[in-house]
Amino acid sequence: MNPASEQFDAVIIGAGFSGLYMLHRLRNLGLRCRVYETGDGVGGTWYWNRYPGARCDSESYFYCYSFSDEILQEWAWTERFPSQQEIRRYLEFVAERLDLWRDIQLGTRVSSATYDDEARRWCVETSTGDTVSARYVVTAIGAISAANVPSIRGLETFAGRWYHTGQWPHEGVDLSGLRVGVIGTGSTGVQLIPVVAEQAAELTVFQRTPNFSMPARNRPLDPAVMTEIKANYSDVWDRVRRHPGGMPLDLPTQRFDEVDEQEARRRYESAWAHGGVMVLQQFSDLMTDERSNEFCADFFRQKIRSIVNDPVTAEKLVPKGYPIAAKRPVLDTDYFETFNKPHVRLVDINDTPIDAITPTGVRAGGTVHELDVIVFATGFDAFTGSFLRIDITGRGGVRLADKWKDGPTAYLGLGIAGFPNLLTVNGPCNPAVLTNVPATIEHDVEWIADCIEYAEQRGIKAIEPTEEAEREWVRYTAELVDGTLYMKANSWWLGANIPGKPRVFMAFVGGLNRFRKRCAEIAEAGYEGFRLTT
Ligand code: NA7
Repeated sequence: MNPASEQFDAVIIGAGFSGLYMLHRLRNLGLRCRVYETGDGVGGTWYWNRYPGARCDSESYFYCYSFSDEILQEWAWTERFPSQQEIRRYLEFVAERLDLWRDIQLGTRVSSATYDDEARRWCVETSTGDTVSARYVVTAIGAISAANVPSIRGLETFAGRWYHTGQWPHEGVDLSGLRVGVIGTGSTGVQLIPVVAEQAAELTVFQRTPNFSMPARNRPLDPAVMTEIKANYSDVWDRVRRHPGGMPLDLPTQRFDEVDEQEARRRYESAWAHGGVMVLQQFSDLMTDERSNEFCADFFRQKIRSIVNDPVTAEKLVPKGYPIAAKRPVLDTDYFETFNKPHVRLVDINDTPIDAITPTGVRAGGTVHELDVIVFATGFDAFTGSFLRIDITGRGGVRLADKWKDGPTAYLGLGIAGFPNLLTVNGPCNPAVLTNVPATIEHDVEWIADCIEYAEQRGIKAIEPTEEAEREWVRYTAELVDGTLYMKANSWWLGANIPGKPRVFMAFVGGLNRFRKRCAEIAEAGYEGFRLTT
């Protein structure tokens, strides 16, 4: 290891929603900070995911920071669901507004972080050859940022071009007149496919699991509506704080069996017409009662059959065999309608598995689908992927990769036993990915900043979860999800999308409101479950 060229109080890894706010908070404590960011700009997820149609599934007016009244009042969203470009512009605006740029080093990937027990400092090495030292390291690396390109035999022989949606070329890709294949029909594929269909001469979609997708009904935001929202922001954030998903929406108060089927259908129809995730917020027992879930799932199936003209294609698109919302809910704009276009074809790879990629296309079930471009909308190695591509070594030379070989463990998703002064925004066993993510990010960043302030004020040199507290939190996280319908689907929440990955549900399903309360109690009790070394 090279000697450290610079000493920081804190190194923050990543300059997306989490890293930007973390920098602001830690600088306000008077700490000397450096943010390292792989990209050549800020934005994180919203810097990288530039595929056609990339858009957020949370409504813009609450998919943002709430901590600054000035920022809330100065920024005006223009669409109900913000596009990737608009969110990226927003984050650049925040970086400018808070004068963050001067402490962010772009184009620099953190390659390793090693804890020195004696010095009680982290040694951080980067892809640009820097070695620096810091008392704290905060990971702000996102739970879904490590792209998953499946290893399919023959990819290297493909004569055309291929892209993963999370690494989309910044200059864009002109698909007009080309034969395009898309592999994957998750949130990304479902957003991308209708837009690609507008450009491509032929589009072939390779589907492994059909998805329950609901219409977003995106539209421009009337400036008058935005003005009204701005006047009511304090109420919006009160509601966000009370909601398990961190959204200012009304919670369902009734169980499915409290109304008759006609009334249930009427509610689903009305929510479907409204657009967005409200359609999954009709009954309180959607994820705990199979009958409730099946009624909702069947409502979606009927919608798909009514939209798609060809009954064979429709049947392939109809999700079966897993509960609705047990995989990440998906919003779309004309996804199912796209399959009515004559140049769009659906290949169910359960019937005709992909054998190989050949120089001219994708061979599935013995048939070569001739392609100029292959788009991998195949998702991410979630939660652990973004951590494990950094070589992280904690106390006593223990590597995080070894500690997590049977699945990730963490306390609150904010710290990891054996890794002192490593604080993790939205780490494993945290509710983030099941919520409106910026709301959980704000919570985590504020909690971490308060924790560091507490340590600084008391001369605490190292703060680290105890093994026991971590074990108990992991057990509690597992207990909450056990018996729910979340366990009945092959989701990326469970690591099921990555061959060989341990099947562990990696998120806290107890809700952001409950999580927030527990974290506050832990802090008030003097950081219960953490070992504090003076
Ligand atoms: P997702 O939701 O993980 O979707 C990936 C899609 O790719 C999904 O349809 C997968 O099928 C499919 N997939 C993955 N691996 C393969 C292989 N090997 N062969 C064929 N098909 C495959 O990722 P997204 O990018 O859509 O969304 C990620 C998150 O970003 C999203 O949840 C939001 O939070 C934002 P599967 O369903 O696993 O059978």
